[in-house]
Amino acid sequence: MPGGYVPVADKISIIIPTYNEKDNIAPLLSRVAQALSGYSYEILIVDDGSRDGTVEAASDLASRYPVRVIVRCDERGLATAVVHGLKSATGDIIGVMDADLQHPPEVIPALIKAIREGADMVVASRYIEGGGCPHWGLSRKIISRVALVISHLLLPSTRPVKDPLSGFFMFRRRNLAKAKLKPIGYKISLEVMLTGRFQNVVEVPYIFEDRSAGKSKLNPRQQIDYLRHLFSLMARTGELGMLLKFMAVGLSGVVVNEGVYWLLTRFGGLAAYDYLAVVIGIEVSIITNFILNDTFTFAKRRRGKSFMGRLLKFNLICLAGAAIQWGLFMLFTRVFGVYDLLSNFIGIVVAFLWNYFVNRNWTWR
Ligand SMILES: Nc1nc2c(ncn2[C@@H]2O[C@H](COP(=O)(O)OP(=O)(O)OP(=O)(O)O)[C@@H](O)[C@H]2O)c(=O)[nH]1
Ligand SMILES: [Mg+2]
Repeated sequence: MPGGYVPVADKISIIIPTYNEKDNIAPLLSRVAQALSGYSYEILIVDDGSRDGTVEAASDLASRYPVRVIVRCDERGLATAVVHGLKSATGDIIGVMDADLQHPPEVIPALIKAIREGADMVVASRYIEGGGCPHWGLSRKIISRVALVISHLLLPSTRPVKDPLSGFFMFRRRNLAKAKLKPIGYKISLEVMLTGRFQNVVEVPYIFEDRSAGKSKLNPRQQIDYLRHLFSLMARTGELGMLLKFMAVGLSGVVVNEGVYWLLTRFGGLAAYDYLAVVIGIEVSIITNFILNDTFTFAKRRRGKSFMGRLLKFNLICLAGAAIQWGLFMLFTRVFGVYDLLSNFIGIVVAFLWNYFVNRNWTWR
């Protein structure tokens, strides 16, 4: 257990990372305390050396609310601050939320209820009915949606959750006992969800409020950190391994494709029917690729699905991939006048991504 603490069953620890949030502290603590009255709880503020008096504002209120303030001086970052707070949290139920009141504390009892009713983790969600971000401009909405689609695509186990990137969530700490948390950037919910043992993740809607006071710490660097974090999670959850295996199998398919063509045209009597030999080469390599992917790349993902169903899906997806490659080749060479080898290469890359992600999310989901 991190920090050697023995967590107290059913006690709630709310971890709040802060950086320059002085004017939000008093209303935040008052609303959290109001929402949690009657519960056994503690609030942990994890501050990264704010210079605006956030720490003093929180410490001054420690006599009125069960709040502890932890100051980190050597590190910065929202997600690692939460991991730091977790080490000294004493509750068995852990909640995480922002300090700027964009996460309305009044939602906390609904999160606790879901946990007590059996959820391992509960996410306050902007993207289910009853939730939303009415104050966001178009560009923020688009960035958030794109980030969501990428997470669902690259980490398919997040797909059942509509808002896996929410910074407002709660979970039972025991489900995280064996996890090695190594987050990068902002998305601590993803790190928790994918490294812990969470079978039953529930969502509760909430409206993402406007910032009450203080300034946003969002910047373009976080988008890079998000991609680095996704890559790290892909490596740690086995997704990257599957992608690399799929790539190796694809290369073996090139050898099969060429080999079948060579055999048929040189020894199989199809010398005058090379257009037919090409088609047979493609189909044979699709089938050998399927067998290798089914027994090697996605061996652990076959359960409960029919062999013929998987073969059919794979075949269709790969034929569509070939059509995409051909279409892009024609588009780039004929319309944009791009060098033919480069056009073909672009087609190969896009078709590979199509083949991998559609197969991963459909054939072997
Ligand atoms: N400890 C710590 N907290 C941070 C850091 N960066 C941000 N936070 C806190 O994390 C929470 C979320 O940060 P925000 O800047 O509000 O991010 P956001 O909600 O995505 O962006 P806005 O909608 O623009 O507010 C707030 O409570 C911040 O004070 C950091 O480096 N360290
Ligand atoms: Mg905020």
